Amino acid sequence: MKSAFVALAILVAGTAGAFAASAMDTDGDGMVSLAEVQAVVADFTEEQFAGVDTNADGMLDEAELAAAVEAGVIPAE
Ligand SMILES: [Ca+2]
Ligand SMILES: [Ca+2]
Repeated sequence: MKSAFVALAILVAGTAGAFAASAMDTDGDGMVSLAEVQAVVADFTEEQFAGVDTNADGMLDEAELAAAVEAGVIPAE
C-alpha cells in the first residue's frame, strides 16, 4: 500500500517536471537555460540558477528543473 503511494507520488512529480520542462524549453533542446527560466521568472538570478543546477553544467535537465519546481524556486507552469 505504502509503496503504491510512493510510486504514484513519483509519477505525479515526474509528470509535473516534464510538463514544466516542455513549457519552459522554448528552443526544444530538452534542457532549460538561464534565459529560458528568465523568460518565465523575470527576476531569476544567476545565483538562483547555480543553486538549482546541481551538476553545474549551466543547463537545467528535467530532474534539476523538477527539483527546483518542487522546492518552489521555479513556479510550475
Ligand atoms: Ca532549451
Ligand atoms: Ca544541470
